[in-house]
Parts: sequence; C-alpha cells; structure tokens
Amino acid sequence: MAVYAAPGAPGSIVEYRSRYDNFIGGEYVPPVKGDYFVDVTPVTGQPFTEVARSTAEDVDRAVAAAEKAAPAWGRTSPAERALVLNRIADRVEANLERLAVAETWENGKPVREALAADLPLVVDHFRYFAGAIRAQEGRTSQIDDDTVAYHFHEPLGVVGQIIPWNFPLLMAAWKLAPALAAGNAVVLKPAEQTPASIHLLVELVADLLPAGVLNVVNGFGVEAGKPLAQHSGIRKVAFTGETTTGRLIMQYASENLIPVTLELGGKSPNIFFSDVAAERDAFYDKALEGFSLFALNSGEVCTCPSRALVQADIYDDFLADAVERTRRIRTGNPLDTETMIGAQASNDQLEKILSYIDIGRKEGAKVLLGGERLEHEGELAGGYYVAPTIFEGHNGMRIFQEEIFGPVVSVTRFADYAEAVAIANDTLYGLGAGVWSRNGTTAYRAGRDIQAGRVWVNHYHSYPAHAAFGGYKQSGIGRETHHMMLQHYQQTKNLLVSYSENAL
Ligand code: TXE
Repeated sequence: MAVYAAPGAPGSIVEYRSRYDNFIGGEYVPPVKGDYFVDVTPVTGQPFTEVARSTAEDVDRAVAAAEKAAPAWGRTSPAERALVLNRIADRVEANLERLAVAETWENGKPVREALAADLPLVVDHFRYFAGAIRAQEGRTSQIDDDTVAYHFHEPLGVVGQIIPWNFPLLMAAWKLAPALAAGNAVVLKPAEQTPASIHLLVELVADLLPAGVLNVVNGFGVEAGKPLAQHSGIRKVAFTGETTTGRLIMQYASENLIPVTLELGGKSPNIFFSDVAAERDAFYDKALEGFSLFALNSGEVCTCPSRALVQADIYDDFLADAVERTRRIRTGNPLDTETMIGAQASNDQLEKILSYIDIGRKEGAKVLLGGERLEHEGELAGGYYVAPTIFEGHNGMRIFQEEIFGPVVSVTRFADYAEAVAIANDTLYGLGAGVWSRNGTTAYRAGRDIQAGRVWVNHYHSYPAHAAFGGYKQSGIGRETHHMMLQHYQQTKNLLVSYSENAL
C-alpha cells in the first residue's frame, strides 16, 4: 500500500509547470490572443496550472506546421516510423509511475487503475502499431499478362484529433499511434478538463519526432475543436466524446468532405443468465466482479456496463450478493493505491451524475446502494466524489436510456433469452455489452444477437491493442485499436502499369 504525494507537495514525483502553451512545430507557442484557462484537480477541487485557451488562429498555425512536416514524415520508411513509436513506448514505460500519478491528479481516477491499466495500455499501443506498420503489405493484381495494378498505402497528410477527458493519455495513444505509424502529421486537441498530462507526455517524446509531426492545441470545444474539425488543411478528423458533439463533428467535416471516425457514448448491457448461479464457485465470484465493474474509472467509461440484466430465477440472490460485492469497493483518495473509486473528472460531471440520481428517484427507481455525493474530510473535501450507486427499475426509465457516465448501474430482470436480447438492444447505443453464462451456445448466440461493436463474454473491460473496438448504431463510426485502424489513416494509391511495348 502507498499513498502518492499530491503534485506540488513535498515528495511528489510529479511537477507541473505553472503554465502550458500550445505545442506547435516542435516549440511551445503562446496562444495568439494571450488567454489561458485554469486547470483544476478533481481530487481537491483546487487549480494547479493554467493552459492556453486557443482560437482559430492557433489552429491555423498548428495546421500550417503540420502541413510543412507531413510530406517528409510520410516518406519515411515503415521501419523508421516503427522505431520512433517503439522509442515513444520506451520513454512512457520508463516514466510510467510519474505519468500515472499525473493522470490521477488531473482526472481523479484511482492511481491503481492508471498504474495497472491506462499506462501499460499506452505503452503496448505504441508497440503494437510499431509492429503493425512493419507487417503491413500492399497488394498487386495482374490485369493481363503485361499490366499490373499496384496498391500502395499512403498517408492522408494532416489529421485532426479531438479527445475526451476520461482516459486522457490512453485516448491520445489510441489516436496518435496509428496516425503516426501510417505516416500522418497530427494536430491534437485534448479535452479542456485534462490537458496537462498530455503535455507531460509531449515533453517526454518531443525530441523523438521531427518538428511539426505532432502538434497540440489546447482549449475549449467550440473555440478550438470546431475550427480544427472545420479546417480545410486537414484530411481527416477523429473524435471521441458525446454523441451530440459527434454529430456536430460530422457536419463540420462535411464542409471539406473529409472522413470522420467517431467513438461516442454508450449504455452497455451486462447480461447474467441464470446458469451463472448454478454453483457458488470462482466463476460466480468472477460474475459478481463483472457486475461491479460499472464503477471502474469511477464509471467514466464509454463502455460502462451501466445496465445490468439479471435472469428472474436468480435475480434476488444474485442481486443481494452483487450489492454486497459493490459495498466492499473502497472509495477515497485516488492517490492511495488501495482506492478503487476516486473522484469524478470535473464539477460538471459530478453535477450531471447527481442530477441523474435525482431523476432515477423521481422516476420511481429503487436505490439499492449509494445514491449520494461522498463527502470526504480534509483536502479531499472540495473534490468531486460519488458513492457507487445501484438502481432497480425498468428499461423505459431515463436512467436506463441516457448516458450518466458515473458509478451508477441500473438493474432490471428478464424472463428468458428473447427478453434479454430485446432489452439489451432497446437503446440508441451499441458500443459494448457483457454476456455471462456457463453455456457456450447461449453466450455465443447472445454475443451475436446483441447489436454492439464489442461484446465481452464472461469478462468485461479489457482493451487489448489487437482487438477491434468501436460502436454500432449511435455509438460511432469506424474502429479503434487493431491493425484495421491503419486503414482509417491511409488512402489507397493504385498504380496501374502497362509493361507492354506494343501499341494498344
Ligand atoms: O463531451 P464533449 P463532454 C459523454 C459523457 C459525458 C458527456 C459530456 O456522457 O458526460 O459526453 O462530456 C471537444 N467542436 N462522453 O462535454 O463535449 C471537447 O473540447 C469540436 C463520452 O466533455 O463531446 C473535448 O475535447 N470539439 C465519451 C471533446 O470534444 C468539441 C468521453 C469531448 O467533449 C466541440 C467523454 C465542438 N463543438 C464524454 N464540443 C466517450 N465516448 O468515451 C466539444 N468538443
């Protein structure tokens, strides 16, 4: 057990600058209009640094720097780019603990998760795409005896990437690794809630990339994100965030007819079939743990298993055990390695979650656990903490249909397989789902019948680099992770060559 010292306090392994500018063309550049905004830690609710509040002029500069760098970077060999990605991975790995503490301080997530999941996944993601780009091959077609079609993968050029605050470093890695591997130059806009940890990453890796290949413009959505997504100099925009914002991003991108990939919201079902409780064994315990994972990352996960569907004949006993399992989750200071639920990422998010808890009560859902803000003593008193909350209700309620993005699960029962699948699919979203059954056929069938891009069977919340991740329905367009992601950052050049010396 350890409690990391808060950044700024004696003994801390993280030191922030008092101010962060934009990173453009390999240098730190102040925002054109000279404005900055305050970055607050959700752990205590106190400001700890300030960050450039950018506008369209800053985006113009960043895109210009990227346009300058893109041609040469795009012509480097896959082996050279793979080397750079592997070096980035090595630097992150060597600074893993420091970045994990920084991520926790800015986002509020438990440091044990940042240490065990977020940062190791960042490292692995860069290594995976270093390997993927080396292994990528083009194709040829023989048109006739003397004519050949070659298909080359070429980079798009400059790409815009807009990321959220729930996994700042991992979301940056998910987007940067394939884009850079494919030979693009990037303009990245971090979320305004969590810009600083991205800058710690940039400081670590800046010397590994040619100037202008990676540019970071900080600021708010409409002020900095919109001009980026609308910019005529970018060839693609990749976005992770709210579904309503995703719709806007698509509209902006349509002005320049560029492709978008969108990773949006979810309301993921987690289905427990009655055979789960056939024995009170290790599998049963694993299923209970799977239920409680709605609280992972304080519930701020797009695939949060926020709807639990439990078969009627095991419902009462399973739920009693699930409530007990969830009660044992340790809440508190996220810098303590024993803490399992930390702070919500921002005051806005805290208020959104509390308002949904209120909505649930007013809709007549029953609170089985939690249902309130958590008050802590001392320095944490100003932080944004919510108790893990279990509601019982039905799928027509708003708490079953709308994304809450907090440690809140809404539970209901189903009679049989057909009803389970009907409830699971009765949602606008289709990002993730969980299926728990000892029966392989039931699990397989349900996995295929649920309309979601990722269905976990007998586990939940794993994000390996080499499995495709993305949404059905209103949860998004395109995929992240997996080498198929490279296609989102490349275009196909077809060279159609005649080797015949004869006239046609
Ligand atoms: O999201 P936004 P917010 C969901 C979750 C959360 C809700 C609101 O339910 O409660 O969204 O969070 C940038 N043009 N998710 O308001 O607004 C913004 O600056 C261009 C799910 O933070 O989508 C930030 O960088 N950019 C999600 C990013 O978009 C714009 C993760 C995300 O912000 C913009 C986060 C605009 N008009 C929230 N408006 C997931 N899928 O994991 C905002 N941005």
